[in-house]
Amino acid sequence: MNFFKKLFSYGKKGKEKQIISKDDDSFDLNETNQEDKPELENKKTKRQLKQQPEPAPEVEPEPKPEPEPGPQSNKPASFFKRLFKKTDKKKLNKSLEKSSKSFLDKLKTVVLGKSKVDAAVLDDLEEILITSDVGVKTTLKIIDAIEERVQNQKYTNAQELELILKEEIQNIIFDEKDSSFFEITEKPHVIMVVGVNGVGKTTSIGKLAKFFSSQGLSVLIGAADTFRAAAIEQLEMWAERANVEIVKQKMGSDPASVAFDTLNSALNKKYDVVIIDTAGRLHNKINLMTELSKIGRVMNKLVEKAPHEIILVLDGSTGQNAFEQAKQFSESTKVSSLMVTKLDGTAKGGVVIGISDQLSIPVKYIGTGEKINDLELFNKKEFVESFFNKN
Ligand SMILES: Nc1nc2c(ncn2[C@@H]2O[C@H](COP(=O)(O)OP(=O)(O)O)[C@@H](O)[C@H]2O)c(=O)[nH]1
Ligand SMILES: [Mg+2]
Repeated sequence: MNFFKKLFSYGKKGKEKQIISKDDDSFDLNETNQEDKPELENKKTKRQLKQQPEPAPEVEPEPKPEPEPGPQSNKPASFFKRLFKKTDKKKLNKSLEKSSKSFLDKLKTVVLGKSKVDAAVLDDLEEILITSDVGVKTTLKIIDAIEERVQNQKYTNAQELELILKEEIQNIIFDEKDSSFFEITEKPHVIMVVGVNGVGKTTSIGKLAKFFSSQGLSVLIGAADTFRAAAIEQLEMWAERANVEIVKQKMGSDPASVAFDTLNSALNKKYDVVIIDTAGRLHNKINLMTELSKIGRVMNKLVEKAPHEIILVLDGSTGQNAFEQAKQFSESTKVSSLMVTKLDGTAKGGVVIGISDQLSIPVKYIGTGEKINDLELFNKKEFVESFFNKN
């Protein structure tokens, strides 16, 4: 069979499809292991920082969903090249306002009244980056790069520092150079979504389903988070909002069996995209690895390359804890890209910079709200601009 490459583009189209049923009740668990975030004393020198461990703050509690529906249509899938439309910059800036304000405000106080970048400015800058959750190692990389540039360029004033900083931050964000990053090369294209509870997996699946179906692709969702009935019901709500179909079983069923059913049905009915939700349990890495690889193995029986993508969802507002989760998941499974959520309500967008640098995993999408259209393609240049945005 011959499928053409495809690059997606944001668009509005839609069509209706349906869901299938539901279940009962349950319990919950969350978590990653983490230490407490070490206090950042007033000032730190680079040497001090170098000896310090990465800080790691607490996990966010799991709030409830409650976004809104969106109309939609769904053109028969034809696989031709399309480009993503430019991200809506205004919307992105607005979404990241909180992140950018605190970062920029801090930056302003550091450079205020200074006419050149000296050691004191660099020390302050270091602290700002760290308190913005960029992470110690990545911060030191950025500072080193700036230090070098400042030395070579002799006098660099405060305004130039902002430009240099933007450039160096952009340089450090890991980019997927492979052009197939946004392509669908096989039908169905299977995406498995992983991440701990409460980060926004189910919400993001709803957004992605809407996104793909607005590209004219047919989408089938698999409710393989069978751990809680509420999780299945919540996913059904999202499927309804996105006007796509869902495959589910009872609470407590084997997630791999749900994934198998979903893929089987997708093959029979010739769906273009399959998105598999998974449970956010992470009591230990072995369990996680076993479960995720079992889901993968079972799907391989039907489609050799499935899942084509494993998207790790991280809550951008959890700061350093997101680091810890990214580490754990990337050691347990082959994470292909990240979706960083809740960048609308946080002053901690800096975590995106550190994670992509430290783990060399590209960020593909960002979540900027609780509604179905609050999904953006990650674009590092725009992201960094927004991070600094003066309004
Ligand atoms: N502000 C904001 N909230 C989000 C975003 N994504 C998800 N949420 C909220 O995060 C909570 C947990 O989301 P859910 O999808 O249930 O997470 P899951 O446990 O990983 O499946 C819900 O209240 C969502 O509305 C986002 O991008 N921004
Ligand atoms: Mg969920």
